[in-house]
Amino acid sequence: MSELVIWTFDWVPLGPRGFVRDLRLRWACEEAGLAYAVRTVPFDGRETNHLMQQPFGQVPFLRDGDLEMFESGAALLHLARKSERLMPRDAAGEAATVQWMIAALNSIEMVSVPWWFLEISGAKENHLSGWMGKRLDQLEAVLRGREWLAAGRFTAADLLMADVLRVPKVRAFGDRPASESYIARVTERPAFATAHAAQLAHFAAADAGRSAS
Ligand SMILES: N[C@@H](CCC(=O)N[C@@H](CS)C(=O)NCC(=O)O)C(=O)O
Repeated sequence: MSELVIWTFDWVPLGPRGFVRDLRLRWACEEAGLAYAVRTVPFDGRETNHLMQQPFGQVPFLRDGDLEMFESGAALLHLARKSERLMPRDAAGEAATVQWMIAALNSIEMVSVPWWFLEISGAKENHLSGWMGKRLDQLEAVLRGREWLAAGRFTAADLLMADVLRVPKVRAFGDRPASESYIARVTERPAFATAHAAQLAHFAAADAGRSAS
């Protein structure tokens, strides 16, 4: 039996399918060849039903034997420590990987998520668009000069950055060819396809259960 358990919701509406953050952990395990199981908490009542595991009522969270952790970035870092395929073992390669993982979360996603919420809120003007455009332009300048963010090869930093950037509205916001080919390069990886298909299949199977009940 697998020691690694990735927790996600039992079901989500169509909109977020393919983007629920358990995908980051599935994808990392697929890249690293780590065996894992997927278990669920109910989507309905999520605000209160699993606060012991995730204090914000969200997913994913990860169990590795006796160890439990929430936050996709922290769980991804934990997985990256298990496999050289996700994070180099030399100090410089590890530092660069961690640095870009935090940048994906704290410099890009911390802008892109609120920007996205304002976009879909129907507000006349999105006051975060200037900030969002600036961050994406700065990243575009980085990606013009390199294929991968850290260590000259694919790492968990690319997995996380590409997952943040591949959100359709983010991807369509402006014309940034280096970023676009980076997202395509990273998400063309077979491990992404496997993880993505597995998440879609997981939620599709849950539809059948819901309509039967
Ligand atoms: N910072 C958290 C964010 C987790 C998050 O936003 N999870 C979403 C699914 S991708 C969720 O559980 N949404 C349900 C909710 O917030 O009620 C992480 O990276 O793990």
